[in-house]
Amino acid sequence: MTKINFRSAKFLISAPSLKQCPPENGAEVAFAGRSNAGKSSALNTLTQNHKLARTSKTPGCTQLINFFQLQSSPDLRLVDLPGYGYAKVPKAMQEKWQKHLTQYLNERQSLKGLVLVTDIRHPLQEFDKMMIDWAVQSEMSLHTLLNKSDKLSRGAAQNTLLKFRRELKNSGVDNLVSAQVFSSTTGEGVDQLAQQLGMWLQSDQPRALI
Ligand SMILES: Nc1nc2c(ncn2[C@@H]2O[C@H](COP(=O)(O)OP(=O)(O)OP(=O)(O)O)[C@@H](O)[C@H]2O)c(=O)[nH]1
Ligand SMILES: [Mg+2]
Repeated sequence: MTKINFRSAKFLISAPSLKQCPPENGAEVAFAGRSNAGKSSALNTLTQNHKLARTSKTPGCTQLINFFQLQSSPDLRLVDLPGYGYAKVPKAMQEKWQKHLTQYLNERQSLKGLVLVTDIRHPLQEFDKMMIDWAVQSEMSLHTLLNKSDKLSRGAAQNTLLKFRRELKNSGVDNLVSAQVFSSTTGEGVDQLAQQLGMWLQSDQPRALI
């Protein structure tokens, strides 16, 4: 398997809904998670391009489905999804996003895997559990980033990871769901993430069968 050059990432298109997404050729991996968990920052760290995805201290920064192409190929994509669970967004708007997000997740054929970005200090919030349940039901591979590990000591971060992995094992979902420690600030875990994404993006299996 060749190494994907994540530094080659370039903005492709922003889509307000599934209908406006680019053609479903090739493969893509999407970053999902609660608002402010650090999805856009993780993408920027992975691609070593801090201008790629917009980040902000204010939750609800990413409001569209943003596509980035890799290695000059529109058939190889990274996707930054809008965050969920941001209470200050008007309810009607939240419901609209939720609808588009659900539709994207359920129907997008080129989706090969989902990166769930969580804050290591508050992993497994209600929405994260919902996402994991959805992945298991849909047989979609999901890789969890326990992000912002720079906010914890190394020991505490490792303990959280072990506990998280134990829970996955106890629930019998560790074949589909994996986890790692990550920090966009220090770059911890970026090679591990690149390896996981490389595997998904280069798999020729249809979705749900990787
Ligand atoms: N300390 C620390 N802060 C981080 C890390 N990753 C992201 N942040 C900060 O968390 C805030 C939110 O980051 P974003 O990347 O914009 O989060 P997001 O998940 O894309 O948020 P939405 O687009 O609103 O859904 C920003 O202030 C980032 O600087 C990290 O690894 N460590
Ligand atoms: Mg964002």
